[in-house]
Amino acid sequence: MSFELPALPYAHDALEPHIDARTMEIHHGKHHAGYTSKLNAAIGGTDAEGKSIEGILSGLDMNNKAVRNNGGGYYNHCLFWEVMAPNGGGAPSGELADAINDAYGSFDAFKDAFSNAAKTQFGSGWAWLCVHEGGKVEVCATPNQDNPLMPGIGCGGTPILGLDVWEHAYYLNYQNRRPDYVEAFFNVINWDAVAKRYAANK
Ligand code: MN3
Repeated sequence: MSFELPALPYAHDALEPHIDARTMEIHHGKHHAGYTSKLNAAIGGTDAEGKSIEGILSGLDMNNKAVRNNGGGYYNHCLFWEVMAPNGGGAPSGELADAINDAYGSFDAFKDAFSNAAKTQFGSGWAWLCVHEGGKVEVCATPNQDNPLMPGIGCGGTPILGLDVWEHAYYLNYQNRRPDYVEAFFNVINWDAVAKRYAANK
């Protein structure tokens, strides 16, 4: 069994003007496809073959660069497409909103913390909102294609929202203006999808 590149759940241009179609085409069709095929090549014939991606990442030997980079890249982008939607934005409700308020005091304070994590991640990486067992949520950031499922990385929870801050995610439309891209991301967050991930992993 090998991993497959998931189809985008919306058209390439569905997230415009916040994320442009050309960026989505290259990001999904080239970058994510590349991580997927390199992950399959890296695990072929090893003990990791047949395991879930979550199982591979949580039990990862961090010195295994090929699986660390490409397994992370595979998982991170699967999550990224899922937590965006053309009619996204706004704010969460229900138990996810309660958890965010418990941890940060308000949605705006959470947004500041998440945006700051995304803007200050030096070089390539990701900003995350994670849930810990028991339901507490926490913002963190990781470099490259690392993520909080990996041993000793980030805040150690299960990611329920992720933002890719590699330049390949925004450079065509935003050039060096990462803060503008981070602000725009909040217009396409699919809070229903994030809430489902919260409920499934709390
Ligand atoms: Mn990317």
